Amino acid sequence: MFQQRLIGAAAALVIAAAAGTASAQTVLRSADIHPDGYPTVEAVKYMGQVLEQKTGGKLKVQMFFAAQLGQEKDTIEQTRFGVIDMNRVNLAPFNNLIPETGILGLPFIFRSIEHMHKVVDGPIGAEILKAFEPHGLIGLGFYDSGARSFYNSKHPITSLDDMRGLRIRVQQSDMFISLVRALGANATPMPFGEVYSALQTGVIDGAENNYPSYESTHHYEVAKYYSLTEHSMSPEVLVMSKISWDRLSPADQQAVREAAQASVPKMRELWNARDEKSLAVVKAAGSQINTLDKAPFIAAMDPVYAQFVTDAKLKALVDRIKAVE
Ligand code: GTR
Repeated sequence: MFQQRLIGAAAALVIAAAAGTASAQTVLRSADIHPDGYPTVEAVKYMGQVLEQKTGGKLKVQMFFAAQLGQEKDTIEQTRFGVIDMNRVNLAPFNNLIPETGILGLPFIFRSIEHMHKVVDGPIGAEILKAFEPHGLIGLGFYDSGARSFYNSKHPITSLDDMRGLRIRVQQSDMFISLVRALGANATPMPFGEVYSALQTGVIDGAENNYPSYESTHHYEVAKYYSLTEHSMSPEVLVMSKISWDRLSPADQQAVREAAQASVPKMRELWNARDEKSLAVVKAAGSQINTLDKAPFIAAMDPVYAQFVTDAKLKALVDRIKAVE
């Protein structure tokens, strides 16, 4: 009896000690569908290191990569409900919920990656990050995602004729559905993790993405024609659950913002290196990459703008983006 009580007291002490540690340190769980080593995953890990340093070890980030917590749509919901603290996702799955996010993914809106950087690094970027707040999320920063192009298993795309009738997987965004339809192809929205087997079994003919995602997913093994339409530069975004955010002190919130900002240039470095490496990998594996005249593709995009740039605020946003030198 006495011995049992002693064991009980010891156990209580261990629990109290553990609880002490837990309250002294907050671990932020962060989701990503990409595998370990992918630039987005490494950038968030880097953000975690900066955060740990800034807060003297009080705040830490734990990465759950490779879709361990689910596909993007599901993890976004979990982040809004505070089940996941942070999430790195593309802007596309937010397009239906937050119309401003679709503007950055609009076809051919950016003249170059440099133009996109200037926009997301400036006041327009800050405004779009702010637009997450009424939806239970804090926008912490944008990451690069290069330019998205079409790839398929049938033939190179050199003209709009080659798009006709192709079944193309798109992200779960009405804007991307409309974009593919305006080019004369059939759009199939589907989670990222299902694309490989859909290509392999012929459920779809192709998809669209940047080189690093085309390579990391091994889609190049089952869809070897990659045609440089570069139709969208929809960036990635790092968001935090508003519920988790509200639990932090103002000083810790500031540290989170600063650490996230510090990870942006790091991510760009990692991105450029991976982009080059991925291109080499897919080329060596036999992917056929072709350039094309983009003018007819650009000209076909009017209906997409008409459908998604609907009110004065969004129209002004498009004009302001185009005016950024
Ligand atoms: C990638 C992006 C992911 C996801 C994916 C997709 O480029 O990094 O967040 O959006 O594309 O096509 O679903």
